[in-house]
Amino acid sequence: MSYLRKSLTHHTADSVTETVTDGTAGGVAGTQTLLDGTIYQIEEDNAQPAIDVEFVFSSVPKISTIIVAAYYLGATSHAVRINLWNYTDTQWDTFHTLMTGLDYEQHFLSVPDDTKYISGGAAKIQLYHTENGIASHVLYVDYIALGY
Ligand SMILES: [Ca+2]
Repeated sequence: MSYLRKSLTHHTADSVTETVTDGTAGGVAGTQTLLDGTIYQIEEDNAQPAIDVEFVFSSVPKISTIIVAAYYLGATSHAVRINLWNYTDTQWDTFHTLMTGLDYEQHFLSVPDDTKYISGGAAKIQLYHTENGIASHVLYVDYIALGY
């Protein structure tokens, strides 16, 4: 059995909407290149939810994969959802949950049917920490993209 490896075309985000966070650094530019030493840092708010940050994409023709390189420095009972906005059912759909880690990890999340997730070329990824936050916890995002 062979393993098919396809190259992906990546779309990075145009902007970020910071609805809930205790503070950020680096901005969307930190997420547009992988392993470049520039990072978008999102601090957890001492609130529930603790992080609600949306990455806004435009001119997206298709989506097969969500690509995220991130390091969540949290605690074992904390988690950050990686969500994609579902325009059909008007809800966030969760594709993965980031748990506290030791270093940056790369995630390639399959999106089998993209019809619900693109509207006029627009798409949105949300990073969402559901539980109450702790101010010392930080989410470091090196790269985030939609691929096809
Ligand atoms: Ca980066």
